[in-house]
Amino acid sequence: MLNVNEYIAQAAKDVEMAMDKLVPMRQTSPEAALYYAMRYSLFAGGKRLRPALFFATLELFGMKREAGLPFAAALEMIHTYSLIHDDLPAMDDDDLRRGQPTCHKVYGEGMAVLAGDALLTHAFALMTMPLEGIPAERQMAATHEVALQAGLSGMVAGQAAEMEAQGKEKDRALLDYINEGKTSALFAAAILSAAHLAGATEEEKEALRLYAYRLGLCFQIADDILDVEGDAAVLGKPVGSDEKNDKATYASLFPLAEAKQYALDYAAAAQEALAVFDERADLLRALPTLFVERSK
Ligand code: GRG
Repeated sequence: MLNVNEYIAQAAKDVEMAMDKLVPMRQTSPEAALYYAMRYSLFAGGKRLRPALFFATLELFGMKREAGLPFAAALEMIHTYSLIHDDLPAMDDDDLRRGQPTCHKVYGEGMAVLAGDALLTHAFALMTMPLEGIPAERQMAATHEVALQAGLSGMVAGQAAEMEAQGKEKDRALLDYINEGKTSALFAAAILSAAHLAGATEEEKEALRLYAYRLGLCFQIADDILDVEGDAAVLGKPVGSDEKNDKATYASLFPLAEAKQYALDYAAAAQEALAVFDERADLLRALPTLFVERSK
C-alpha cells in the first residue's frame, strides 16, 4: 500500500544525504562563513517536495533515484536560494523561515546574498557533472529545462511580476501568472528534468507539464489560505505576512471557501492531466489532494 507521506519523508532523507556530500562544510577555508550560511538554510528542515517530485517522476519511468541524486540536490538548492533571497530586506524582509531566524538575520545581508548566489550556481555545476548511464543529450535537455523554469520562463519572472504588481489592481489571471512563475515553475523543473533524463515522449512531457503547473497552482492557493488561517507554530513563520506585504493572493481576492474550491478544482485538473499514465503514476495522482489538505 502506497504511503505518500512516508515516500516524501524517505525522499527528504535521500536528498539530505546527497546534499551533505555534494555541499560539504569547508570549516578552515577563508570563506567558511559562506558554507555556514549555505548549509544553515539547506539543512533547516524544508519539506523537500521538489526532490520528491523529481524521484517520483524518475520512478514513474522505471528509473532508480540514485541515478539522479545530483539533480535532486540541485533542485533543492535552487529552491533554498530563492527562499534566502525572498526573505531579504529588499524583498519580503522576513525574520523567520521554517521556525528559525532567516539566513540574513544570522549571517548578515551580504553573506545571505552570496549564499543564495552560490547555491544557484553550484546547482548548475552539479547538474552538468557526467551522470552514469544517462545519455549526455538527455542531461543537457534536463539542465536546460531547469534553467528556463528557475529563471526567465519561470520563477525569477514570477517574482519580478509580483514585485511590479504590488500596490496595483490585480485580477485572477495575473495572480495565476505570478503563481505559475513563483511556484509551479520549480515543480515543473523537478518533474520535467526527471522526464528528460528518463527519455519520456513529447506526449508524456506535455502531460507532466500540465500536471506540474496545475499542481503548483493548487499548492500556492493552499499556501495563501494557510497564511490566513494556518497555525504559525506548525508553519514556522507568522501568519498574515501576505496582508502585511500587501500581496494579492487567492485568500485576499476571494472569500476563503471560494479560494478552497479553486484549489480543489486545480487539484482535480492536475490529476486529469495524468490520464496518459497507468497506475505507476498513482503517487503523483495522490499529491494534489495532499497538497490542498496540508497544514504546513
Ligand atoms: C527570489 C528569485 C526569487 C524567487 C522567490 C520562492 C519564492 C520566489 C518566494 C517565496 C515565497 C513563496 C510563498 C513562494 C512560493 C513558492 C513556495 C510556496 C515556497 C515555499 O515552498 P515549500 O512550502 O517550502 O515547499 P519548504 O520550507 O518546505 O522548503
